[in-house]
Amino acid sequence: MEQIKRIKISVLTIFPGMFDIIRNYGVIKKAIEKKLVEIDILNLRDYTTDKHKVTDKPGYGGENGMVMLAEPFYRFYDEYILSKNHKPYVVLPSPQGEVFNNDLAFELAKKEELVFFCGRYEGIDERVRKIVDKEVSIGDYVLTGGEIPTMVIIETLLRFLPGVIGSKTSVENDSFYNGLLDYSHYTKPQNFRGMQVPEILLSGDHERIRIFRKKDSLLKTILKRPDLFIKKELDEEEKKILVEIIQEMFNKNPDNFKESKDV
Ligand code: 6GU
Repeated sequence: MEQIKRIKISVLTIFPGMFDIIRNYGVIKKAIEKKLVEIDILNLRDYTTDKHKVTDKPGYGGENGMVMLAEPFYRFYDEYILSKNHKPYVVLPSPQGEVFNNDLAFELAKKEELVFFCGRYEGIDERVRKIVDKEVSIGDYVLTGGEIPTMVIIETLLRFLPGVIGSKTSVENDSFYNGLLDYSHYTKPQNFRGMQVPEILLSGDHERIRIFRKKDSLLKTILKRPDLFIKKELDEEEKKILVEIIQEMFNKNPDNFKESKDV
């Protein structure tokens, strides 16, 4: 029997309560119940060394803001290694990191033990980076802390674990998985305020439906995300579908093609 992939995720934060958002709802809650994932939310204050449990101090060099101390992160790290005899894979969410996408999520989903260090304020003492394996940004904008990015990353990577999402094909059909956007979805009623579900989806002809959806994905990607389409390597079937799309367009309205013919 195939070994079930499990993942252990530890998060170090000064706001553990924020993580109730992902732990208590939907597929992640179910994945925790099914023990596909263990998510430990740890309070950074528990790793401080002084009685006031201070986690940040003013930065050196006349900075305005506060900088998070290196010590609590290192204490956590040392304890983790001591108790398990091996290093976890440490992720530091930060605007300076590699920009997050589905491919990076897929890579992270392969790890057995992940640790997220959530920073706040002006940032974390630079020396923490020495024990970080991957710095990850969720986009070119600035948030006040690493908690929301950590939740974004966890939710994305958990979708790749077998058993977290109902069916494997629904993950494989997701936007970006194969370099294309997802096709359109419809449910009941067939006629909603005069808008009809495409006939073919009611036909029961699985092969034609598959091609119809592929066509929809290709068109959507070209129209909404041409940058993705340009990067996509097309297989023979996809090329054939594109030829068909252009031929249909030509047959419907040859005049649209006139200008390019004149060039
Ligand atoms: Cl990972 N952290 C913060 N604080 N801001 C961000 C980010 C991460 N990614 C984009 N902006």
